[in-house]
Amino acid sequence: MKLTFRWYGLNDSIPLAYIREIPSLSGVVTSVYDVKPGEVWPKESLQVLKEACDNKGLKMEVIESIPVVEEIKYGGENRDHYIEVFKENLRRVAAVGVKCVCYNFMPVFDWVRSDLGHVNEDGSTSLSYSEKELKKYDPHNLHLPGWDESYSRDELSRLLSIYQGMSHEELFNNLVYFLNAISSTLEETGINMAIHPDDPPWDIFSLPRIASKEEDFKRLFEAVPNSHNGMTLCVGSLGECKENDVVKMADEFSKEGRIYFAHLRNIRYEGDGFVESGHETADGSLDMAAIVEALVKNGFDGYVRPDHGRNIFGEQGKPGYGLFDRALGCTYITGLFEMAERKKKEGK
Ligand code: DNO
Repeated sequence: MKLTFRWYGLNDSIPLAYIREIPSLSGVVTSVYDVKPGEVWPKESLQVLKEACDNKGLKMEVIESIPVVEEIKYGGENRDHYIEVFKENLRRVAAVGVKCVCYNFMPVFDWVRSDLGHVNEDGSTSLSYSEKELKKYDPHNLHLPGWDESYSRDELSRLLSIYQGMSHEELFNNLVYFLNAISSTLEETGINMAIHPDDPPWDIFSLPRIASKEEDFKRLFEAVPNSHNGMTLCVGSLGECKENDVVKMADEFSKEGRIYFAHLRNIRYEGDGFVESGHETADGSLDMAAIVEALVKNGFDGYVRPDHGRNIFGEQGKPGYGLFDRALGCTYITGLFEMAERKKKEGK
């Protein structure tokens, strides 16, 4: 596996100089943040990011994300134009050495939490989710830090009304349309597309979500067999739904060679939802060691990154994206892989 760390570009409060001090790190996961979703990325912006990474000896092989604009998701009349823009962006990122692009197909909202500052017993804070609390939120007025896109209140209302009544089937067909349309560009550039699971993996605010369960991914890989069509195994997102057997999914989809990227974080079921715990198995509800063993058993050699960390050691980081807990996550992940790989080599 190749260990990576999410970096929000030159405006990230965490400098690359710190990131490179994390042991065993091969590179960063980043994106272009200075243009609006749906626009062609300036080559200069990519070059600046690439040079900053090169200077620190970090690879820039994963983009998270090239945003898929709503018009593509709801199948609007300009979707072919936006697909052409997306294809051009694929070519441009490939030209600076990118090999994997993480994206999502969640209508309107990316990941959603009801609390960004849940206080844990040990004094650290986490992101958390309660179904009851979420119901109190007004979807017409929602924005979370860390999303690639954000909308004004009017824009949100417009989008919510467009999606009203849209079936899962229609949304799925729009995803298949999009992936088929970019297929030849994936062949040409060699880029692997890694869809991020819905977070949480169920419908929210009556919006359909289609990348939530094991069957959803199976269906997607059958509908678009192109080997560049794969997934981001975000174990935290998938695991938020108790019915998802994440170890099984890690095993099954790595065996099929569909996992290009893995986000490894743990969650703890609590109340009517979950809290994002430390990465370690003992701190949460998911068996992180078994997930890594399943990946290693099947020869997984893709990209991995720690995910949302808690805020610890007094850090006031971007929710989920502080330095300290994610750095702890990195060393934990490295340890799990080291053990699993050693056991595999020794035939245990
Ligand atoms: C949350 C992230 C997501 C992810 C997008 C991919 O922290 O994992 O925002 O980047 O869903 O497009």
